[in-house]
Amino acid sequence: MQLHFPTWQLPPVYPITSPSVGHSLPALVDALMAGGATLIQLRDKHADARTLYEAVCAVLALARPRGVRVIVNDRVDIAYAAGADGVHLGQDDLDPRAARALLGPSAVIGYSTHNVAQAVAAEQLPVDYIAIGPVFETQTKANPDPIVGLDGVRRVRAVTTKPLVAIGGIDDRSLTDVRAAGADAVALISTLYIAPDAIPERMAALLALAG
Ligand code: TZP
Ligand code: MG
Repeated sequence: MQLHFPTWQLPPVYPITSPSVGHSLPALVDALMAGGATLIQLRDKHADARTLYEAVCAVLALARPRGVRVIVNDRVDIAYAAGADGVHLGQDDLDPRAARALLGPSAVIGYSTHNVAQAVAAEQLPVDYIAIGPVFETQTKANPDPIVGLDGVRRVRAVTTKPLVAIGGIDDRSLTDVRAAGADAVALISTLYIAPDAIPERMAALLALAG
């Protein structure tokens, strides 16, 4: 299946925001952009719709002039209303075909998979990348699926033609191995925020490691 956004390229490091860092969403995004992030996912499982909508609009006002793409986790309605660049959907979220119909051909749609069967099924879906995970143990996600390990990344790489994002417990020690296993990008949460006052430096260091 063709990419819906042919000019779009997955960067090697894909940061995801976390509400537990203690920064506002715009402040967090500002710090990630200062460190070189070009694609950022906004993830807040508990924010109410109005708060999240306003935060996404504020983030877009910062990101647009810098050419940074902003993806909203789960919430197709908020991505659409705010005019975000796309959404990241899980297996229980809105069907990616319905999201595509709402958001149009140029939206970036990402889709979580947790095993080979889901990755194979995703080949038929209008999504721009798939994620596989959790690769390693993670404290960040509630009720995570079983760990897939580096072997899981290799197996999914073998069955998908889509850009592949690996997620879950990845840090500077494992990043290179995960990419060598076939991931085009690593999506990161906790390792980015180990020093909340030095997020730009951490983001830049992880990008440099990814080459
Ligand atoms: N999906 C699979 S693992 C995960 C998500 C959202 C959490 C990743 O966070 P961390 O802190 O990088 O393990
Ligand atoms: Mg979801």
